[in-house]
Amino acid sequence: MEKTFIMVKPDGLERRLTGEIIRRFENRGLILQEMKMLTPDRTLAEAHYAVHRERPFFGELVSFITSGPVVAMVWEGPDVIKLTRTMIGATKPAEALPGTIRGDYTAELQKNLIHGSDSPESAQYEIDLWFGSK
Ligand code: D4T
Repeated sequence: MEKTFIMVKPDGLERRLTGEIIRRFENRGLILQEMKMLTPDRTLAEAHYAVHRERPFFGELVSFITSGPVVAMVWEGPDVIKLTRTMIGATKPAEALPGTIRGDYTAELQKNLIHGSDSPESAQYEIDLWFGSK
């Protein structure tokens, strides 16, 4: 069964949306495998967003992700990477459809509540990074 890495970002905790996000994935029949709450340090945040290192928004993104606690999780299910990305909704706020997490709860590009791995390679990298090899 496929696994993916999901993270509720600091704005999600601040807005008390962690339970709502977990409820949506559980209702869908996905299985929560691992979960922990922590405030990521710069090293972890920079490693997590390493693919964006050269992008102009990298510094701001790392500052945001290290600004408070996040909830890091591993979820399991059939085609779970694609399925959770669909449930999360598009990165661009105007493209995040109603019914998705971003489409229902946020209109901001950076404060977009949640991260989900976008490929089997990134899922493996992120699960290893946040939870050690599993
Ligand atoms: P993450 O990786 O957080 O799940 O978001 P996405 O997969 O949906 O989007 P992404 O990797 O393209 O961007 C990562 C993260 O950076 C923020 N961002 C993005 C930003 O602050 N400014 C920007 O111009 C872009 C493109 C939002 C999500």
